[in-house]
Amino acid sequence: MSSKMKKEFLDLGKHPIANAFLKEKDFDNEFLFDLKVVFDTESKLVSLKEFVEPEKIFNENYPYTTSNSFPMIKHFKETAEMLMKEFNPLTVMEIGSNDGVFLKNWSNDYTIGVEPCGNFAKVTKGMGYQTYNEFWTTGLSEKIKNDGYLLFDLIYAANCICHIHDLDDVFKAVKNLLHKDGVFVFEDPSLLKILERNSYDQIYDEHPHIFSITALDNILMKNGLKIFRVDNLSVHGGSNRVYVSHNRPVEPSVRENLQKEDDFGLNEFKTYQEFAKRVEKSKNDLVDLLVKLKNDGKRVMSIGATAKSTTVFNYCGIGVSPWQADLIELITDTTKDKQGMCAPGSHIPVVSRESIDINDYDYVYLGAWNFKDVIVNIESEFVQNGGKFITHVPNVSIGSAKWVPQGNINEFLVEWK
Ligand code: JHZ
Repeated sequence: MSSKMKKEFLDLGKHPIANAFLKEKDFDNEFLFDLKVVFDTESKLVSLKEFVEPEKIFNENYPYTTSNSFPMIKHFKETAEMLMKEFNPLTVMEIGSNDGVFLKNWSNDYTIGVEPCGNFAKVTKGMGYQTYNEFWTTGLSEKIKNDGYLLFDLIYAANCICHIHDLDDVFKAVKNLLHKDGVFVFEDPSLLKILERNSYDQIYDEHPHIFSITALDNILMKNGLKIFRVDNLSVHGGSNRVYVSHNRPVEPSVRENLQKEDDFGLNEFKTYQEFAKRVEKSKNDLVDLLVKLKNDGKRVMSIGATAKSTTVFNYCGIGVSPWQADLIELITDTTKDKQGMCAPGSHIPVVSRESIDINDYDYVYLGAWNFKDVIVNIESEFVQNGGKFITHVPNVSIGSAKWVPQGNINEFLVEWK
């Protein structure tokens, strides 16, 4: 890709590594980089201007485990069942197998994982799955071949392919190990949904690329592979599941998605410039709201020490600039490895949900807004006591929840104002 084709449209300022939770003693040595975003006018790919070395991010201290975002366990079980029914694969490989939430749905005799984070590779090895504790490259694909594995009927990756810098190498490596009738299925956040919902917080070091179907179609084609189906998913605030093969007939969902993206303007640079303006407005609105609440004597905490909230807090200066130091007092998170640490850049303390009384707070900012329905229902007592939620997606707004009958059960639904 020629750098002449890459046009910058968004500058989110200096950012830390989104999942590098840290202790106070390490505040002075925190690594920061320029988080800027570019659009490649030729391939239509949206990428970070500056990539962070993967070894700095994905190592044995990487704290994000799929199983701590417990709704995702159901998602991956259902995905595995669907793939089993549809393609009936014998040999399966997962790229980016994390702590094995997808792998465990498959027989360990014919399934292998690839995972650069040593802490997770150890977990899936312990579950009996051969796991290559390495980054996904053509070199590794050769090694797997030389180790005597048959070509794979299914290669799967979730929230992983968009984490890798060199996409030509990624797809060459897949092509190398995909059986002639095999399918490569991967899911990642959707660029269209990010632009529609203004969820700029999907932009951080771990996402060097943000995928449209348009860009993927171009890059896969160049590497001798073809998208034959696209599913639009609700997970992670809107993702695409992309089905790729050597030569299966292309289904209507591909054209429909390309058309939807073109209609929205994803092929035009000005769409990204407009998005950048909305992002700046989102920042101003969120800071204004939090400052007003502070001045009114209200207390605000956050649920979900997400990679996404690292982007929001650092871009908005929350906890970062001295005058915004205590706009959000603390963050709760279910992940043990994040508890007792401070959030990257903002240095807001992360604690377990059980260690605090949520009723001491007036507002909860949804760092994990993608799980808002789940969180609102877990926090039913807070809601009944009049507690309110704040989100910035799709607009900065305050939500209060009310009971709404959902079939046989009553669930809280949030009304945003
Ligand atoms: P969640 C990560 O992003 C990083 P993040 C990565 N780059 C990526 O692409 C996506 O995931 C897939 C906690 N939680 O899933 C658990 C609660 O505390 O939105 C998680 O730490 N209470 C790989 O970090 C976090 O919130 C709850 O009730 O943006 C959610 O993180 C629930 C449901 C979750 O991903």
